[in-house]
Amino acid sequence: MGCLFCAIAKGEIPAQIVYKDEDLVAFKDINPQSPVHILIIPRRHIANLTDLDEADTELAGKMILLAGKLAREMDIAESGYRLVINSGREGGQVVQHLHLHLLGGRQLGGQLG
Ligand code: IU
Repeated sequence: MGCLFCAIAKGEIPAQIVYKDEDLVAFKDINPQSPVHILIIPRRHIANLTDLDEADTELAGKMILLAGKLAREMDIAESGYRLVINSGREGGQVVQHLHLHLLGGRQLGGQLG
């Protein structure tokens, strides 16, 4: 089976896209865990965080910078928000295409797992 997030990035499967450029796509999570729950993905298929290498330094930086920009646009920058990358099975990664969760709009819990 093909990669779902690659299909979203190519526009083959609909998603609520909030940002796109030549490297990244950001869209609303289909099962939001908070009032703001955005997924930021690279267009290129990268399975998980461990598969990033040094050549991807700029790409990884762009993902984090975009999260901050979207947080400002969605008006959660001042109240605060959280970025999460689940990687691998025990990390809770379900979709095998690297994605950065941007969560905010409510008081998030203090425990990490
Ligand atoms: P995880 O980090 O791999 O556990 O997160 C996968 C996320 O992808 C999860 O929050 C899902 O709700 C989300 N998602 C989605 O937005 N659209 C989809 O079609 C599918 C999963 I499947």
